[in-house]
Amino acid sequence: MSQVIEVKVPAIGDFHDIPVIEIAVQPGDTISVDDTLLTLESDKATMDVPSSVAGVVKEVKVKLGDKISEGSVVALVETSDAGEAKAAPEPAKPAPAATAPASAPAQPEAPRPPAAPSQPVPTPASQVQAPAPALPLGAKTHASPSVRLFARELGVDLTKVPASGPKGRILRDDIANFVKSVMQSPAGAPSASLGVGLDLLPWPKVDFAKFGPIDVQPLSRIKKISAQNLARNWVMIPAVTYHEDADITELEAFRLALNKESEKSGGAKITMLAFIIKACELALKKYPEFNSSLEGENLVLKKYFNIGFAADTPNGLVVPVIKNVDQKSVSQIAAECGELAKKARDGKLGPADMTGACFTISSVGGIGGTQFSPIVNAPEVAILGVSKSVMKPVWNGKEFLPRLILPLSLSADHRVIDGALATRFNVYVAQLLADMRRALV
Ligand code: CAO
Repeated sequence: MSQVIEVKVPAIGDFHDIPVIEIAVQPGDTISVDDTLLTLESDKATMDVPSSVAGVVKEVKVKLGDKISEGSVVALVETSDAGEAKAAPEPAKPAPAATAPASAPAQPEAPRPPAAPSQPVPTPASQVQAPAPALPLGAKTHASPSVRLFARELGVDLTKVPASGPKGRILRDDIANFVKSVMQSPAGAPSASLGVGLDLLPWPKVDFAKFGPIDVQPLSRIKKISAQNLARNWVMIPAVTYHEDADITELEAFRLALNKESEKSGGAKITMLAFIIKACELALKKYPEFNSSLEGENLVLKKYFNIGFAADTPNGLVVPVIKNVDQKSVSQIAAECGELAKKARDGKLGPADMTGACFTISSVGGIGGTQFSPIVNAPEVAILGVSKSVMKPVWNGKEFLPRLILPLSLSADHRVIDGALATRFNVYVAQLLADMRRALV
């Protein structure tokens, strides 16, 4: 005899009022015991809530965004045989949190490079059998957010993964099996299914504790996301770094004088970074290839001037963007940099603060350094690294004079910018910083 059973959230540990982020069933669906009904996400983990009974879903009692806790009724399920109900439901299964941080420096859905799993992943035989075939390109995939996150972390294209879950749902083990099969394919076989055609060895697995005491710390969300972007950019962009010295003796004296004035009048401090942003805007105008993005066989040339700057925060690297720098004075740019850097440190940058950059500046000059090779921030084509200015003896034809020298390191995508052009850009930025009157001619 059939009966309608209330399916409730099982024991989920110390979690309360967890938002529903995905509902996997609808009225009329036939489900089995342990099929996922919905997914919850706390700030620490995502959890799939399984059904404790088999039958037909009569009603879903929650909607997206509802906050629920252990014991909340999530669905009414009509069972054909009351004996199918389980005495005690399985606890929900936590998985790593799946949301991207608001302050991620990432380009949201760009393809990601492969990363080797940090630990062996179990592959139960029952889930390897009879998988559904992989989907055609562009087809919709069914997977929980935690499984999607797992796939993203490994750079796996979900449409290529055969699904073994109910109703074609891709399970975590399906991804593990897929990665395993790719890794075990003969050396030299193409591994394009992982996103890029690299045949890399698996990541070395070392038991570090064998050699001495260790401490394991999970990466912050920002670090995880920027790691994926940096790895892709490093692998995909054939970048070359060009070094140049800018003589900023006069500019620094001018900046200090301005700051002395504004100290008296209570105005904002003008930073060297603001002058560098202005100089880069002028160089982007003079050399428009630098203000472009490569899209297949086309170069997209931008007619707006948005410049991002790398900001070091306790949680990792973020890149806030100053929009329309061509419409702003150096002091406005300095003030905006200060506001954005504070927002970055407080973890309050929104996606709009970090998107739309045409070019990026990474300044470590406040810390030190003589030169470095910054990684181009795709889809931009160049990035300027700035190290610490130091007094150096410079020969003027008659004598050595002490001059304040600022090292510039420009990394540029060689597919778009060749060495001569990159050097011209760098020289022009250095000339502007040496004498900003050049901007007027
Ligand atoms: N040479 C010498 N001194 C410099 C300098 C340079 N190139 N740039 C800055 N300074 C000085 C400043 O004048 C300031 O000195 P005072 O306090 O005496 O005025 C001091 O260093 C600190 O500057 P700052 O770092 O607070 O300010 P900024 O405008 O130079 O930089 C920001 C702002 C957000 C870029 C910076 O705080 C930051 O986060 N830098 C790190 C960026 C980073 O991590 N890049 C690497 C990314 S790739 O891994």
